Amino acid sequence: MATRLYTYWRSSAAYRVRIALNLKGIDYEPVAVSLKPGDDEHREDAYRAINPQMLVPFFDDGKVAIGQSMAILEYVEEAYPQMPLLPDAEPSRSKVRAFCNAIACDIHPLNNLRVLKYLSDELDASDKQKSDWYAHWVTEGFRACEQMSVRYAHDGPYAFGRDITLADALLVPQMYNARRFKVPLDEYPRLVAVADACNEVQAFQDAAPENQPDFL
Ligand SMILES: N[C@@H](CCC(=O)N[C@@H](CS)C(=O)NCC(=O)O)C(=O)O
Repeated sequence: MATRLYTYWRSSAAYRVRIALNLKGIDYEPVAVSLKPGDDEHREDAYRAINPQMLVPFFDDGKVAIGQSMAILEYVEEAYPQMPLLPDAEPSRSKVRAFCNAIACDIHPLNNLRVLKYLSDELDASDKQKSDWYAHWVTEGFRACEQMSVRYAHDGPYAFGRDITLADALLVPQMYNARRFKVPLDEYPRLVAVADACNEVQAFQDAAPENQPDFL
């Protein structure tokens, strides 16, 4: 069976996994699940039967079928050791994971589609309130990530220096989202430079939203 990734072009959590699969040279079949309001394919029974959480991404290589991008990235790192995306040694290995979780656990869940929808549908938040909310959580998280990465600036262009790691696979999609929601980025010169360096790499370019078959 071909490895499958259930994905949506604009999903930043799926974008993380696309980057890692491309970096590792893992061939996969993208299965598009449209999150577009009105389509809401992720909420249909057919998709719920695949992923009870009704979120993308979902990964299936015939051996392991799982949701949750961090779980997928950790699994892929263990099962496909080529082009390692975690440093071999501590403390860098744990520091990369901490950077990833600052984005995956502390920024992204607060700014997810269903959270923004709840703010407007249930709490009557205005567009301005929603974009302030969005920028607030990105700002809190990016301030910390900037500090975490700036220590490695002397060592190379990527978040943790010379080698591309999972931190870069998390940062680039979050940076894409920050730009999409027009969050000011002047405070994060290191993060902007890291994302620019990553975006020079083919694997990142191939994972970009505008290069997905389901791009609208
Ligand atoms: N923690 C999950 C988050 C997944 C997630 O929130 N995916 C978003 C797209 S980036 C989604 O499917 N949203 C659908 C919704 O909010 O209804 C992960 O890292 O995979």
